[in-house]
Order: sequence, then structure tokens, then C-alpha cells
Amino acid sequence: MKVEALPVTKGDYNLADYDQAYESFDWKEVEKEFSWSETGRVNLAHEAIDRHAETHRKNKVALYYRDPERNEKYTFADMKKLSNQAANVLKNFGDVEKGDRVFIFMPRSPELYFSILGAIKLGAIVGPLFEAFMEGAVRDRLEDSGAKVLVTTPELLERVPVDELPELKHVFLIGDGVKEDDVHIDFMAKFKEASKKLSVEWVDREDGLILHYTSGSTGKPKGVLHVHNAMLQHYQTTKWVLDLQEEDVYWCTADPGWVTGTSYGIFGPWLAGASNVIVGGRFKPEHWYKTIEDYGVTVWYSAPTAFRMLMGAGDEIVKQFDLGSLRHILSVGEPLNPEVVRWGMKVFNLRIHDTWWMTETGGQLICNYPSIEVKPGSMGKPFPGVKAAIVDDQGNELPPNRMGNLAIKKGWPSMMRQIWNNPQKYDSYFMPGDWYVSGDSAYMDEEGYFWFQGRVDDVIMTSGERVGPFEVESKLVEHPAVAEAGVIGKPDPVRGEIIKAFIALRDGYEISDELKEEIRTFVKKGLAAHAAPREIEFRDKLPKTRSGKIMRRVLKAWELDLPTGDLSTMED
Ligand code: 6R9
Repeated sequence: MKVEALPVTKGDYNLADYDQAYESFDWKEVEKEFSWSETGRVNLAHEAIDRHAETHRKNKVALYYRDPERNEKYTFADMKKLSNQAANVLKNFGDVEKGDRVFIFMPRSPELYFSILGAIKLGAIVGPLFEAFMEGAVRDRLEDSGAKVLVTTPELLERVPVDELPELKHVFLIGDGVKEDDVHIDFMAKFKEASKKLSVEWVDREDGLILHYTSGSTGKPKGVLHVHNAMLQHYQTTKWVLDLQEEDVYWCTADPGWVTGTSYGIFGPWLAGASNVIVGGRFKPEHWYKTIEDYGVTVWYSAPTAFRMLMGAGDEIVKQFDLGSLRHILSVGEPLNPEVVRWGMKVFNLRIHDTWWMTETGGQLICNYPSIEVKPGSMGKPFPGVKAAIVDDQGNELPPNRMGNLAIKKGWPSMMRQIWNNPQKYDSYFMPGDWYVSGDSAYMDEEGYFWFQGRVDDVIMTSGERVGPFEVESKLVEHPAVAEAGVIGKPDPVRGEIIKAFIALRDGYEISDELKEEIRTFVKKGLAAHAAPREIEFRDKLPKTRSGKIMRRVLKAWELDLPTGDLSTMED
């Protein structure tokens, strides 16, 4: 795909010279930022909150929170006390100790964040769950992790099969009308009385911090364990990729049930001492733009699916808001279509910076930095201190422009340390040569930019040609009638596979054979004849995860009448 690179806009960026940093960077330098380099022990929550409460940032706003009912702000000094209180509640009434799994299952609220930080201060391992999970999904995760404590709300309690979870000892409820017994505890009643003082549990850098469950294509979801050491990555990427500076107001739209909502919704921004905006409630374009206007958001981290929805809502409503505060926009979770980048230039006059990483990698690995050229459609270049390559199935590095496995050399600080209860699964991520294999296929161009092609199992082989579904999907969404597209390979006796596209149309477009033909021709002309979908099926909606990923395996299962596998992370 030929693209025009977008030049750098002038600015005082934290990372001024990428090439030089890539040459000389050493993670050891980052360790010096934290108090643990002297003591040997550490606690991420202390570094993220308490440390700032002792400095000039004491009265700086750490958290701006709002949802349809609440509108609040808390300084770093407030956050220190409130997370101490939460820790004391968990310790005194839930017997929480170092290493215990504490799960949090509730909609976004300030208390959710106090609880996560409080649990971490005790050295517990936090397991955040999407509030939309139903009983089966909740049970799988609490069971597998052996969770001892759960923090939830009275409304969500009916989805927690407490009697079937022998290891679950205490359930804290945040909300009205809590009936207490041996297991159930009224969190807020205890919280109000709790001491604001706490001695933080100092832990080893390799001790557990957070357990994020992610779904594979088969089997039960797997628990990805991260450790306190990950903060090196959270901190440095926040500096250089998010480019957070002292005056910034930062907004990450992700829920903490997704790794983006913890690594960059909690850890990164607060480790860097930034003002962090957190918004609850449902997505609505007007509310989103209003959030940027009201808080004067300067740095904004979101996902392609959200940008596509904003794009679909039209450019007129953008003009009703003053978005002049924005200076840096980033994206993660799915390939960022060049069309969306062009839309961003048009309506915000800013580049949207794609970042690539995974739950398993704990932090950003391949990114577009404010001080490098952006090639729309590319994920960017490896973070300093990170070695990325395209390798074949034996672990041999491939030359530029060859599609293969996107792999990372082991040794970056935020790499997962375990798949909970499943060492075989953990081992299956690695290849000879110390490569962590992502499961994504990609290629690297001559200038070292990486281009995403699809999940390895999504790559299509049609008449002997390898086609990455993302390229086809990106072309499809350039067509004015197409809101979203998901592309799969459908087995074909002659061609091996043919390309089949599932398409959701934009408002105002009608399904017709002419439109199908027009879309097909559009891809043929714009991309390549062999990449044009031979079959097109229109759907009102495409199956997506809560983090916005189009679930191609579900499309494939529909098509082939196969079981769809684990659907717990699919949006409603
Ligand atoms: C952070 C996160 C990981 C998978 C990953 C890849 C896809 C993420 C992407 C991207 C293309 C990007 N993905 N970022 N694909 N371009 N910039 O998303 O974690 O939910 O575990 O998903 O998401 O396929 O392997 P997670």
C-alpha cells in the first residue's frame, strides 16, 4: 500500500530524537526514577500516588472523574488518603495479604480506582473485570484465579455465584442497602471510618501486580500475570509515547477491564504524575467531545472502533465544540485505518498515533512517536530498548517487506510472567532465539516501520497469494457506504480460500446487488484484483470485543457453522 507520510509538527516533545534514543537507551536508567533502586523493594501504588503526594504535585489534580451522576476531582494528596482507606478496609475486613487475588467487578467510579490502588498497596494481585460480564464469565475468572476477595456492587451480585466459589471468602459491596453477613460486607460503611494512614507493603519487583484475563479462540480465558517491575515500561512509554508533560490533561477512554485501562488508564499516567480524566457511562459522540472541551484535554488515548464511530457521527458535530486544547492523539487495540488517520487530520488537524501491544506485553512496544513521521496504516517503530522482528516459523529473522510472525526479543520489563495455572500455555508463546511470538502477522518496511496484517490465524491464502484481512478492511471502510468491515478467508475448492467480507453499512445506505458490485470494484481498483472480496454479506452489526476488536473468528464460525468458542468478551 503506497502512503504519504505525515510530517512531524513542531513541539517540545519528551522524546526529541528517536534514532538516538534507540541507539543508546538502557532500562537501567529508568530504575533511577523510583525509590526501589535504593531499597531493592518497591510498590507500584506508592510510586504512582504517595510519592507525588510528598512533592510539589501534592495539590495537583490526579483524578477528574465524571459520569451521568457524579462530577468530582481528587488531588494526589486526596488519592493517597483514599487509597489508604480502601487498603485498610480490604485488610481489616477482608484479611487481604500479599499475593491474594482481589477481584474488582463494577462500573467505573472513583471507588473502583481507590480499591485497585488500595489492593496493590497491600501487595495483593488485582483482577479487574468488565462490569458487563455475565455469571459464566465471572465464575471462570474467580475460579481459575482462586480469588479470595471480590469488590462489587449490590446490582452485580446476582452474577456472582458465591456458593460455588469455595476460595472466595469476602465480598465487599459498594452501594445502597447492603445486608451484611459472614461473607458480604458494606464497603462504604467501613470506608468512611477507615484510617487514612497505612504502611505500604514493600514487595519484590517480580511479585504479582495484576491479572488480566484474555480470551483465545478456543478454551477458557487465560489469566495473564504482570508484576510490579512492569512500571518501568509504563513509566517510560508514558513519557515518550503518550508524551505526558507536567501541564497535560490526559484522557484514556479504556475501561480497566481491558489492559489499556490499567497500564495507561491508571499506572502510566499516575507514575508520571499526570492529571488523569476518567469518564464513566456509555459512549456518545457529544459526551466525548464535551469531555475534551470541559476538561481541556490535551492528550487523548482511544481506539480505532471509537474513532470510526466518531467519524460515522459526522464532522458537523465536531464543530459544535472547542477542541483546541488537544495536542496529541493516540490509538490502540486494532489496526488504525489510514482513512481514520486522514479524518483525524481533517477534523482535529492532528495526527492520530497508532500504538501496538497486547495484554501479554503489558505495555506499548511498537509505536508512532510525536517526533517521527507517521505513515498512515503503520503501527510505527519499536520502543527504545525493545527489539522487534518478523520471523518465520523456525524463529529466523526475515528481511524487510516479507510477511511473517511479529516477534519480540524477551527482556522488556512489562512482559507477562505467567499464564495463571497454565505453564504449558505460557511456554507456547516462545520460539527458539528467545523470541516472544505475538500471534500477529506483519511485515517491516525498509525504514523499520511495522505494518500489521492480521492475526496469524486470520491471514488469508487465496490462489496462492497471502492477503492480510486488515488491508482489505481498510480499503472497504474508505467506501462512503461502509461503516465497518470484517474480512475472512472462506475455504474454496479451487482457490484454497476466497475473501469474504461482512459489512455494516452507514446510516442512509440500502442493501442492493449494485452496491455489492460497486464495493467490490472499489477494492479491485484501489487495492488489487486478488484482494477484492468475492463474497459480501451485509449485517446490522459486526461481532466485536469490548475493547473494539472485530472478532473474525466469530465471523468465520458463522460462515462455517462452527462453535464460536469463548464469547465472554464480546460486547452486548
Ligand atoms: C492493547 C491490546 C492484542 C491484539 C494484538 C493485535 C491487536 C492491538 C494494535 C493491534 C493492529 C494495533 N492490536 N493494537 N492490531 N494495530 N495498533 O489491544 O491488547 O486486547 O490483548 O489485544 O490486538 O492483534 O495481538 P489485547
